[in-house]
Amino acid sequence: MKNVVLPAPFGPMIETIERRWASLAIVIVVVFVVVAIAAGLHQATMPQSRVETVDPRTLHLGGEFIESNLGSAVEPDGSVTVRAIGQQYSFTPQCILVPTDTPITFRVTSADVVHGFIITGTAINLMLVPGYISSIPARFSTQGERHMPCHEFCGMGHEGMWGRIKIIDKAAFAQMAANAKRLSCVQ
Ligand SMILES: [Cu+2]
Repeated sequence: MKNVVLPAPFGPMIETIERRWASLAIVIVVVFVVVAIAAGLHQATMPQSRVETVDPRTLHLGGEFIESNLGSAVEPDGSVTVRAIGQQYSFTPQCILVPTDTPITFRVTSADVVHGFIITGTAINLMLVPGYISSIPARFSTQGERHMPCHEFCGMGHEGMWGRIKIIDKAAFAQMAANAKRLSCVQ
């Protein structure tokens, strides 16, 4: 390679420009580090506004997550609450039924280890941690069926752990809800 010798005035000028860019790169890295530290400290010092706990050992014996209380329930205000449990290696109920155009609240917990609760094609995505109730509001505008695969590795049977959610017309749901306190599409 041939050495390129620049005319006298360019050498110092290029050096200045390089130094400037190098300083800028350092400033960017420092800003990122400061932001990461600030965000971490903020998260650590500001706990979630609401943490709900539940004893995973007694879910089946009583309380909100007893089997007869799982599924979709219509609240007095017309909204729907869906209660479900994740356990190695299935969801209960295995098929969730919800209406369109209705405010829905999912309340889900785990009976054993950490599981994932995600509804494909939506932003509904929860981590199910034993001992805690995970809750998320939702609303569906279109009918159809979606999958709910467990997306946290939970053991040998993890890949077989998935459920379904059926979104049906609001009127049809209301009709079904008139005859049953808890709804699901488990057959
Ligand atoms: Cu799982």
